[in-house]
Amino acid sequence: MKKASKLVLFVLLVLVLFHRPVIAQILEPNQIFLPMVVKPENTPTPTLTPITPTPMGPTATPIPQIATTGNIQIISIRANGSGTSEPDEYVEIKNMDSKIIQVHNWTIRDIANHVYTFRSYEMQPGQTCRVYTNQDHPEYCSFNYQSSSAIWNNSGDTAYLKDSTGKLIDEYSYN
Ligand SMILES: [Ca+2]
Ligand SMILES: [Ca+2]
Repeated sequence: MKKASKLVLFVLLVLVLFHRPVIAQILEPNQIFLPMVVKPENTPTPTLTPITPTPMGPTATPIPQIATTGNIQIISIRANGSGTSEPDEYVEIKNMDSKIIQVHNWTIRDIANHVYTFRSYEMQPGQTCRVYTNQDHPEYCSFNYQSSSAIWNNSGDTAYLKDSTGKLIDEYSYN
């Protein structure tokens, strides 16, 4: 027994000597341990955005209508071209319509019935094109009779513009 109590005393002594700070901390009367409360970060309250349904079907940009007939007018004719074959003669036409007009198979002719048949081409509203006797002008839609001789009589003539159904759209006379 005496030996056992000595051992207990020794253990207590060792505890006191080596764990004084720990014991002091535990026994510190002013220390009050509160449970740590972690404050949540100041996150903004999410605002509710209404879900707008994505429109299906046609896109926002309206597709312009393409007509096959409409108000295209003959604006002017350059009848007196250069040289004897006058390749730089032309008839100038303008799309006065609000629609794009596909002029495929439209025709221009003079009194002597020299016919030019238009290839597939979409004339924009307000666009001006020229039908040259024998010149290629991309800036004027590249319409070209490809005629080796002059078409428009310098003394006077009439141009007839017809749509693909043969309906007379405009005519233009000069003298
Ligand atoms: Ca001419
Ligand atoms: Ca002629």
